[in-house]
Amino acid sequence: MVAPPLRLLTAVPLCDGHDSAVTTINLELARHGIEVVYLGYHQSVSAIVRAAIQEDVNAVGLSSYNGGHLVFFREVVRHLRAEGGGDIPVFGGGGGTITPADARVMQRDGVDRIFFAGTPLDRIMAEIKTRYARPAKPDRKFKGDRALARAITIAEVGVFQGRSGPLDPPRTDKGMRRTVASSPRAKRAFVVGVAGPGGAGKSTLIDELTSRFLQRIPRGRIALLANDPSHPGTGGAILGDRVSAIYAQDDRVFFRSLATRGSLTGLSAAAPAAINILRDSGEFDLIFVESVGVGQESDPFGVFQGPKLVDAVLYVLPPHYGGRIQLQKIALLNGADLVVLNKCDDPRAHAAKAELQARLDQNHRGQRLHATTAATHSDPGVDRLFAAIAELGGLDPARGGEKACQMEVSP
Ligand code: B12
Ligand SMILES: Nc1nc2c(ncn2[C@@H]2O[C@H](COP(=O)(O)OP(=O)(O)OP(=O)(O)O)[C@@H](O)[C@H]2O)c(=O)[nH]1
Ligand SMILES: [Mg+2]
Repeated sequence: MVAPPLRLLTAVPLCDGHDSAVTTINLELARHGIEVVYLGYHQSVSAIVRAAIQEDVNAVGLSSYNGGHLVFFREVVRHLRAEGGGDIPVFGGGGGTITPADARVMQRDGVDRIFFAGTPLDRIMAEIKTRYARPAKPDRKFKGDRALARAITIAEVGVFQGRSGPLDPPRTDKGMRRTVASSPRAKRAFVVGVAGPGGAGKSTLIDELTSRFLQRIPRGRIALLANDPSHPGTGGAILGDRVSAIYAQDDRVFFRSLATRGSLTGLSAAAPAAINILRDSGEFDLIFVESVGVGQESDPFGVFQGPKLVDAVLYVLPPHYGGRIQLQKIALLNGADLVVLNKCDDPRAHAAKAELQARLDQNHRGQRLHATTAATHSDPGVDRLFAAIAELGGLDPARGGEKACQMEVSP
């Protein structure tokens, strides 16, 4: 049976902007069929550990040049152990800044492997592939986010190896199911599918909406499921949506990246199962599912063909979509519940707004157009969009967001 791709998390530590080495390593890993969740540079121990657990990675690779490697690597290992992720190995490199003597100390502190300056990339790749490949098994000891993340991995592996259909629930043993699903105070999550062309600003917008959720629903939890494309030739992937997820660093956010692994729907074939796992956990008030950048005929959430995978579809478009003819061709503009024109700081946005509104009026479905500039914090367009989602999803202000649904909804 074909083994599923290895999943690795890579990052550069706090107070370190040396990201060119890790960028090279990331590309090389993807070229070797590995899925890389890249967290970015200047990353804290807690952000790295939270991401490693939620992404259920095989190992964590750190690239460190700031001279603080002895302490930083040790702290990552220590925090992983404290958070129930002690089985996730930590490795890395840092050119000439990490000496063999340092590496010996680091290995005594639990670091698995340091790659020194001059190590050929092919040798690094071969070693990573043999060292960190291991089957993802259910583990009764896993709790909370660790259990959720492992259930999603098992669903992914099942779909990849053809053991279950894309719409089947995950195959977990009873113990795993108990730890993941139905806590006594189970919530009914509202699930929003977010689609739109590549680079429209889907991830940035979801991040801003996450910040509104955190502000306005102080005791709620939100889950983000980000689909990114696998390379059709190598099978590897750079799962880059997490890099723009600034607010995913809050413990009330569960963020999981999924590679499409050959699925051409705009979502991983395991996404339906992953949505069910998140929904059934009873943990979340709101779930955003981001598709890969989609084309004119795409229907990742089953609006036209069914079954509809989400409660509402949000379609995001930038002002540079072409012209009226291109708008006519986009199928999801007929089916989306919420339509967003993002990048309204672009001079073309004014004309685009009028064209898009005319296109939606032809549908006679009363679809409201939301104009946003997701790249700006505190954008009022994003405030209004969040209020519309909260209203649609019946997000309960009694969970702590007293003002959540009292925001002005009209522009
Ligand atoms: C390129 C570079 C820069 C670039 C960074 C560009 C970028 N975006 O990354 C620029 C010019 C911007 C820069 C700036 C600075 N730099 Co500088 N920089 C370097 C340099 C020359 C090379 C690092 C590099 O990218 N190497 C390429 C990689 C691919 O090769 P490698 O390092 O040999 O790594 C091997 C393995 O370790 C492994 N590896 C590395 N990481 C990882 C990760 C994983 C997961 C794996 C599997 C393997 C792996 O892969 C390679 C395989 O052969 C080093 C000197 C050096 N020789 O290390 C200094 C160096 C790291 N920089 C240094 C300094 C001081 C700075 C500055 C503070 C300078 C200043 N005063 O402004 C700033 C800080 C910037 C910041 N914000 O952090 C010092 C650090 C000293 C220390 N730690 O005590 C160094 C050592 C130079 C020196 N001798 O003084 N720098
Ligand atoms: N000017 C401007 N740039 C924006 C805005 N929103 C997002 N961007 C930028 O657009 C680029 C793409 O944003 P993402 O959020 O990654 O887009 P995406 O749709 O998730 O991209 P894919 O997942 O690759 O399809 C980034 O450089 C963002 O900073 C905006 O409102 N205005
Ligand atoms: Mg994205």
